[in-house]
Amino acid sequence: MNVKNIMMTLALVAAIGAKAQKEVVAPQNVYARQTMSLNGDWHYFVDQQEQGYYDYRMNPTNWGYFVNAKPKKPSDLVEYDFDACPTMQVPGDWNTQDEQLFVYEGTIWMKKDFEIGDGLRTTDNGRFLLYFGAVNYEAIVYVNGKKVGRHVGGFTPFCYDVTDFVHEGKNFVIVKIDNKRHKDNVPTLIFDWWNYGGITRDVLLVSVPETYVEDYSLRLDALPQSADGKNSVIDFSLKLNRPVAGEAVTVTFPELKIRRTFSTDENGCLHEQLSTKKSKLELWSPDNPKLYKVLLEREGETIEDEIGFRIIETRGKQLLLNGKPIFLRGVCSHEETAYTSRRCNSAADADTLLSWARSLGCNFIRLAHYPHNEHAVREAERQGFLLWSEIPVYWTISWQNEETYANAERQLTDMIRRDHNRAAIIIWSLANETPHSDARDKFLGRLAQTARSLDNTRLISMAMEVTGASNYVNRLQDNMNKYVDVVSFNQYIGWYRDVNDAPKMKWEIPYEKPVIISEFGGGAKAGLHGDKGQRWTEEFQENLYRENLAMLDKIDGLAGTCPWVLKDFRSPRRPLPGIQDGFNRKGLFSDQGKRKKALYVLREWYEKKR
Ligand code: GCB
Repeated sequence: MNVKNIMMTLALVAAIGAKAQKEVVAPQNVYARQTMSLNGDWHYFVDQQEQGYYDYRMNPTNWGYFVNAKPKKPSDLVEYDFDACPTMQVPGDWNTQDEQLFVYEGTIWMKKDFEIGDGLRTTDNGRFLLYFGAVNYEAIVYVNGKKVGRHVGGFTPFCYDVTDFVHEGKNFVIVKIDNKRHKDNVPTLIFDWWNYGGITRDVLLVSVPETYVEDYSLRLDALPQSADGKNSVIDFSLKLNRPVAGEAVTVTFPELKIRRTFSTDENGCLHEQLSTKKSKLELWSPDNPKLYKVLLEREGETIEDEIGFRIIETRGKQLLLNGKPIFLRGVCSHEETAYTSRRCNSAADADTLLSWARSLGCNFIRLAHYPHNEHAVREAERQGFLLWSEIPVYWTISWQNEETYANAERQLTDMIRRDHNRAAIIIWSLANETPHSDARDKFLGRLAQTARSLDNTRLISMAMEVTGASNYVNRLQDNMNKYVDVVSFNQYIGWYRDVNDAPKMKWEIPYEKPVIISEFGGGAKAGLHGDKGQRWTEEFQENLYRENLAMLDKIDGLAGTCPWVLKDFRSPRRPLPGIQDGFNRKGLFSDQGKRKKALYVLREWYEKKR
């Protein structure tokens, strides 16, 4: 290879690898914008060796599959054809849409045609944004053959300004999706859930004016001053996508008789307070999940949202919702559908799981182990569930790797950015069962500071571990205790530890903070019955719940529990034939919705915790 060729290759690699210039912050409440859905049928094909991206010397090419080539004359050689390929539904995981892809981990290319015309236009100087709710795990996005950006992380939204890439009439978007696991990723190589690949959440083309509302926040910073709920102060901030001063924004809460117009500062921001002098403010809570309609209006833009107001705080070992102690009657849940066991992507998918949680008597759900889709969070909020939301910093990730840190921080930031207006979310969780070390402490400490700086109105936690007990005394010790508002830990006495220990166990938790048991449980195959000492029977799980709940009840400062897990879910780590068959069987419901005996033990206990 001569020098000129080397320079050209480097330039090409640099151009292809360059950080996308087109990436923009995903707009707050994207569903309330002017959008065209790009959901539906997408053509796809598998590319095991990524030859649509790398040439045979393993250099990225600029003539890859993303150009969507078509033979122009009979002698032309083009070895792929998106339009002749089958289609699958977006949003959706590929594993459950094509039998051959059930265990596939690698690259798949997907293409969607769309038309810009009457369906969606921009105003003068307006912009088109291309929004993805989530793609697992890496997405490289091309519009009309040109790369617009690359994103990593499987559970958070991302967005590109594609104005310069699209035109009136026919356009196409192609995405290279790769869900191979890597040591330095977040999560890392191993995790106990199914690695669903694909464009798993909505894709939208969004039309916004040149200057638009990028983000806003509406919340209560303190409890109403008077008992009748009048004289509350709503904290209102807003940020435009550009630093434009003097832009008028009107905020209206019709029910609260609030209508005020403000003008942005030189940063394109607003920080104001709205007083509820004229009306009583009803606080959001599981018993009364009151949401207020709000309108944000500026020239060329109206955004409607539903906002709940509540205060979550701790006092010593107490957890207070709206100033009153609350016990979190929780359950953990993966984002996997009831009955069909695929990735959830809609309010309807969430609804079945929520109805199951409600039947247990829950008022709280730990959304494990990654941010769930926005529809699910909003549906849970409407139905009055308090939520714990977390990022997949799970087990042993690469604590020393700066890129891994940046990835985790980006996921944390994007989770908080998307959902900071959701009253239902009371806890941001940073990690799950991470091994103690200086490097980990530094990593999680930085994440905690980031979370705190982005949102100081919620509680921070993480699912810690209790690793050993001498003389039946479990002592919780974790250097992260200083960063968390709520001490949470997972424990599996009776399952991963000796079955008969629970009645003898004592707990020492040397922190003046509320305690949540973020996981406990054991497996049972629905319909398998036997002695309570026989593993995998419903009776074994039932007994485990009985003993664990009696034990946990004695913990000083216990403010909530979320057993593992709402329903049996797919996991590649669960091969036992006839029992697991690829499912983690710790569900209280089977994947087919069968209630296991342990469920009634929990329900009865929760009845007493009301
Ligand atoms: C845990 C993990 C969870 C697993 C669970 C289990 O501690 O946090 O992701 O699925 O245990 O079933 O082993």
